[in-house]
Amino acid sequence: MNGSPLLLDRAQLDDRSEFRDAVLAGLDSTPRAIPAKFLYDARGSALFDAICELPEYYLTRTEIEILRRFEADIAAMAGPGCALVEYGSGSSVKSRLLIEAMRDLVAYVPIDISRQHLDATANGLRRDYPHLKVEPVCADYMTLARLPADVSAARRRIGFFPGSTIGNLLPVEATAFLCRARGLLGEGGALVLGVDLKKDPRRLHDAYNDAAGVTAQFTLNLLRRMNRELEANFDLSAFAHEAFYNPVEGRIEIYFRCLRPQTVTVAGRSFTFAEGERVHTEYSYKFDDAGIATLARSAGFTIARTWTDPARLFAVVYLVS
Ligand code: AVJ
Repeated sequence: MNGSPLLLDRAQLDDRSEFRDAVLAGLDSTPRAIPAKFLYDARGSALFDAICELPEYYLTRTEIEILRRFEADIAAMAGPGCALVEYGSGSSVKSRLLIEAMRDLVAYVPIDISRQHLDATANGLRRDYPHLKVEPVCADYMTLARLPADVSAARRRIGFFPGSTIGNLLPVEATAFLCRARGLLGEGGALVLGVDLKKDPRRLHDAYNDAAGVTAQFTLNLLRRMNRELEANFDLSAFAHEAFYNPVEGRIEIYFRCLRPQTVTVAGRSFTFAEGERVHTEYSYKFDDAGIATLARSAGFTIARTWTDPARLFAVVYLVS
């Protein structure tokens, strides 16, 4: 799972060449950028779990608070006999809340690119809910074209995309994702979507610049991953995490910044980094009511309900076709 096993199976080899191609393309482009999904190797996923526990990172705990408070409303909106389809089933805490609230679920379908994550999630749920049909799908939810046949036969398919993960996507990508999800969820389908709200920029800044430096480790883990998987030789002390709120675009922007001139080898190729040069790793878009409505409408969805916490830090919306 970690380190460099002597033998890689077919899927691991495919993952590695996808990572290599994306990194080389990203370092060849101007400005340089590496897609956010590559932050989540085993160590990156563990660091993200640690981020969710940070005092500054209000997103996860606020969304869980909203789900706890309104789970019965969500279940009532969905009605009986649904299949629940979760996009990017990271931690199963949130899905468990919905699974328990939606009592007579026909099936639970976690979709994730990580086979390990998926198997662990599926096994835990099968143990705790022996009557629940768990049908994991190992896929990139950006490109997934179909669901298991019996899931398609459920009275209604409810998508669940928590965590404001949609905020990682550019607006055009978010629209494309929602269009695809709407098609996949089909006639009468609905999507329960978690979105982080616009707020005091200092609060946003702090959520991505925690005092303990866990977010910095999360960003710099991408360099470690390149060193390990792509035989790169990044000097981790020569790069720093940088995150700030861009109020014009309404998004947090995250980069790793080169602190002194470097030449680095990655997968046999040489790349020069100037002092101060940045490589983009993430956007995290923040929304207001109008922004959520525009996004939903751009994909043919309508907002049926919006649930928030009292301080309006985060929102969970129920979108219908
Ligand atoms: C998982 C994409 C929702 O944007 O807040 C957290 C990722 N990156 N801290 C976010 C993240 C740095 C997170 N999402």
